[in-house]
Amino acid sequence: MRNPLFQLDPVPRMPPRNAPDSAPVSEFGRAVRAGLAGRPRSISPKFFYDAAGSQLFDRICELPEYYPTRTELGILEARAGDIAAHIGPNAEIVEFGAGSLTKVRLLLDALETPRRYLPIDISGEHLEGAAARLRADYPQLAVQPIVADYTMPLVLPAAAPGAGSRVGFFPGSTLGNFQPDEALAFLQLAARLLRGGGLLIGVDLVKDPALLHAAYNDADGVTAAFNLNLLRRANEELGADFDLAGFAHAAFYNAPRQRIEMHLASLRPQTVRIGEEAFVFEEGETLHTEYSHKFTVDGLRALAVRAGFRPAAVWTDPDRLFSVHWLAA
Ligand code: AVJ
Repeated sequence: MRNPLFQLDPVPRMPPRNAPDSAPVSEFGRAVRAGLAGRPRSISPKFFYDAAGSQLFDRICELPEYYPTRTELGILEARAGDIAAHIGPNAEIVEFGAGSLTKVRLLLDALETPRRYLPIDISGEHLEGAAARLRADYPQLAVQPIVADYTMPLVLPAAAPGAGSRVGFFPGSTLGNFQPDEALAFLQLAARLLRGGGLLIGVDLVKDPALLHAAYNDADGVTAAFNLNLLRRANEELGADFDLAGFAHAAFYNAPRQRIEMHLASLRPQTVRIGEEAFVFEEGETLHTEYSHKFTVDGLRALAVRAGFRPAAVWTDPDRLFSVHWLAA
């Protein structure tokens, strides 16, 4: 499977038993070496989000060209009452890839007596602080962060007494980062986990390629900096010697595949070293860093049906840029 956002391989790769007793190789280090050795070269977008990358992503969300975040927030805000009616009282919310726990507040404000909130994220650092702030603002809500990879079969804590249905929350069109087969696998997993409840999911829609192109090629170059930050991170954490001026941000819409592709293109022939290893780039050779799939409303609903959901409601903005779906499980 090429370029998974979240690794589907459940077996942690151990260093060979006769490896010298040196510093453990990080997951990022393994992924970068394997990604540079492979063809086509590729690194998972999950590695974008170190502290600097997360800050750059927050700046992307503020850009005039990057419509998804503000459009989704607008839909959640405008339709909160209707969404809450579908979800019902006493819900237990499970958020996949929770990050800074901001979007869920719109939901919590609209729901009738939400009981418990389980934000799942691979990175535990952000999670505890964000959970503490949420507890302070919602004293009636039990907030139980779970540090886990949510593409793996997951055991959730037993339902609280008197709990209503279990509701998944997966905003931000993160589903679009998966390959189609991975997206189906994730939705199948979610359908099993949320049986009796449902999934509230936000996905970006297919639209005028010019708008898509602009959203990933902003005038201020923030998206370019976000993409190149991967190389800066490799230099900092792995001691790589990427020349950031020797690579260019390349993002384009692949219309037949309905996805934005992001790559880093080598501007000249060059050799990059990481420790003992050398990786030769031809001029123009690319390193793939992200897919961002776009969906039609019908396409997402058909995918959801294949995964075992019953699509029950969909909300979009007036310009039909973005969609939020309630999928009953
Ligand atoms: C948060 C993964 C949905 O694909 O639009 C923004 C990340 N990449 N600009 C997206 C991103 C480039 C974003 N997702």
